[in-house]
Amino acid sequence: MKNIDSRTHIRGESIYLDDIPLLQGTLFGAAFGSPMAHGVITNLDVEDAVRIPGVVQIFTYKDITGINQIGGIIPDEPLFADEHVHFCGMPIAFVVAETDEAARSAVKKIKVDIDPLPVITDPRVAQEKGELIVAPRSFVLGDVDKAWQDCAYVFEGVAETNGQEHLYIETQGAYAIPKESNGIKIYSSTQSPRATQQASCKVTGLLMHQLEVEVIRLGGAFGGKEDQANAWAAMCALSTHVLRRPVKYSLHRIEDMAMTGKRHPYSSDFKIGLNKDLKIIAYETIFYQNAGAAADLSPAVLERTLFHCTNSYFIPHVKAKAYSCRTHLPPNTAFRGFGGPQGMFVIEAAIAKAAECLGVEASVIQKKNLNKTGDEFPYGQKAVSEARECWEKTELVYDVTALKKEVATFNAQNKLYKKGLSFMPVCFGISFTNTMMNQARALVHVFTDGSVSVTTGAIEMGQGVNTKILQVVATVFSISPENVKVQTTSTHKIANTSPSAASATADLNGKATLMACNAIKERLIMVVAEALNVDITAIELKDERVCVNGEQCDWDWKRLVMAAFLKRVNLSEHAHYATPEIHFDKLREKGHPFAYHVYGTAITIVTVDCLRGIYEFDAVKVVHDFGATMNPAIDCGQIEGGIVQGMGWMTMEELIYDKEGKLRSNTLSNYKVPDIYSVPKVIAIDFLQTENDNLAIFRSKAVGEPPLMYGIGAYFALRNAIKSFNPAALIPYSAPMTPEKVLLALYQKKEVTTTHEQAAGHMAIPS
Ligand code: LUZ
Ligand code: MOS
Repeated sequence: MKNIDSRTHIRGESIYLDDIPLLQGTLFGAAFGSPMAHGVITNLDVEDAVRIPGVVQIFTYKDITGINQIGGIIPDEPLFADEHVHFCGMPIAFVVAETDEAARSAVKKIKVDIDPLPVITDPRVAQEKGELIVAPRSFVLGDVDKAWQDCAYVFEGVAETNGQEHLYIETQGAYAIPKESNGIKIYSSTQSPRATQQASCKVTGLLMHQLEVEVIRLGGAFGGKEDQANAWAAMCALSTHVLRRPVKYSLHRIEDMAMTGKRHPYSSDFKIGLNKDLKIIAYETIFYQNAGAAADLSPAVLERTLFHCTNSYFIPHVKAKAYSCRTHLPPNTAFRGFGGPQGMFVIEAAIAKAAECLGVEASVIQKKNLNKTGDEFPYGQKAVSEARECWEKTELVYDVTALKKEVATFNAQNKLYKKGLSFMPVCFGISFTNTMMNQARALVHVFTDGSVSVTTGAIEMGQGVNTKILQVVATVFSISPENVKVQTTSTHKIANTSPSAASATADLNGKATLMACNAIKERLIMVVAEALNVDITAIELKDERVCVNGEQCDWDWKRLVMAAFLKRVNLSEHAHYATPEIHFDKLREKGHPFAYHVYGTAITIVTVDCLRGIYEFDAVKVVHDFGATMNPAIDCGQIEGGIVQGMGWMTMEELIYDKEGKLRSNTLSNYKVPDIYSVPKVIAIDFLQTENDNLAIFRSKAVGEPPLMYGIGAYFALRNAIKSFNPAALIPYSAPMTPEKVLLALYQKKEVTTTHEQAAGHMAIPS
């Protein structure tokens, strides 16, 4: 089935926040962000700003009617700076004016004096100074300290991954509307209506039943609106609450890029030990997460880094420690993969280092160490593994022997162009790592004309979740998709939602929808069974007809619904789903946090122009574990998008903050994201179809985040290509591998020593 949004998307008719028709009297907001990363505000001068015609009011922390706090996991994030500023772009004031132009002109007239304080941008420096968001976490399996003795080879190193701008096409924004009796309704571009509602309630002082958040759809999010949609909604809500007029704020791209947090940059140490057979015996790693100035979702992201620190591999002895380090950058946040990719890059770097030192292909070590069903992850859960199936199918369907030969032949015949090939296995856990969040609700109404409406906590952000929810309804009732409408997401219809995140939205909300539909269906079947005087087991709904013992009878769907209504049978249901079986004990750091894992393997092939350092990706070919996909078109779209987004992170997206904590890559002209010319010439996707009884909706496994990590293969493919041009190159395990860095590596003779590697020298893990 096609994505139900494709028609209105293509015709430009889909409604995003900025397309909502404005009510008369709507005011426009704009935030004034701190020009400095760290300091004490000594004076805020808004005199010139208020004189701009049309300016209605300028809000600061002093005007907050509730509390000045929007922190989600930890209450450490004021909505507006009071005396201190902690990052460049930190909101200090919110101008509300009759027009958008007036609001933005006024922002430019605000002056602030700040006494500067020292700025930290490096997580290792923050850790040394004890600037931590939360206490460090450690996952341990076996006994690493003893295991080094049994290793024939031990290698150590440092790996770094930079942050990533979400670059959702629709920027952040909110539109608040006053309702009677002090109520407020907010349209928001948020992944988490409940969190947006809660933050707006805290700031205004309203109760949650007075403030509704409704979401039509998002023009992309990628994690960037899991926690960071709240500030703008709270600003609009506050000014609506005070002024009793509608207030809208839709951020400009440059504001959005400067004020919001991004994927967490990580700097990490690794130590890996192998035996003579190249089995990985021991692995130790320390992660330094650059959290930015407030917690946001960093503690949860940190946790997922630990969960995925061994990727698809079984390693008997593991010690992984993670620090969430407070720096003076905008609070970093959720981003597709949620810390998992950062963890996986480090183990892949460790394996690459071992392979390069031992003179074998990394794929030999990778393949030998893939996990099997029954193997234990460092967090105690046992694998139900498809890792080997994916890998072996990849070798088979893409004829890897021939591919490798092609690469070798090409490299032998070409002096100035070199190809590189890499393997990237992925194993990603599905469920919010915070067990409590794995719950969802659905509200299904069957109308008397036979049409059906469904509302869940799921947010449509382009990933196609509404199409999947619709499929669930249409399948259970066996009715045409045209008879089903997925409604907008609203906190007044479905309360206490978890964010649409963690790849789990279709699973959680789909299961709740399934439960609601099944409950209504049971009642409907009872109605016919009684009327026709047959057993309920004889009745089946099929293609909008009622079947008795497999034979169509003269009842159709509409007659059935009307009969039930006349008998005063409930045609609506509100169902609640909570993932069974999952649990996690944070004291022991052991449990069974994931409903299941998604596996896959990607091969990436790149061609490097060794004169200029530029490169093109020939192909990314994957075998992906879909379970039993319920929508191949949508799932393939997620995989293609995930791969390209992951490759962007690994290759060209270079996020730059200067020493003063100011974002230098602050526009699309100095922050390069993949375009149609930089996507691989071929993306091949092969389905590993399994019928395992997992907890996925209709056994169709979650597909949102896992494919992003195939993109990590891009870094290692580039590395292999560079090595075949310059075997002596000692390339830092540092992404992104921009053309500039590729060029340096192609002609560099000695190891490039970054400041972090020097730092790591005296912080290396003791053996
Ligand atoms: N968000 C969250 C996530 O709050 N918890 C998670 O475990 C998670 N995982 C992936 C993406 N977003
Ligand atoms: Mo996410 S990183 O699933 O919001």
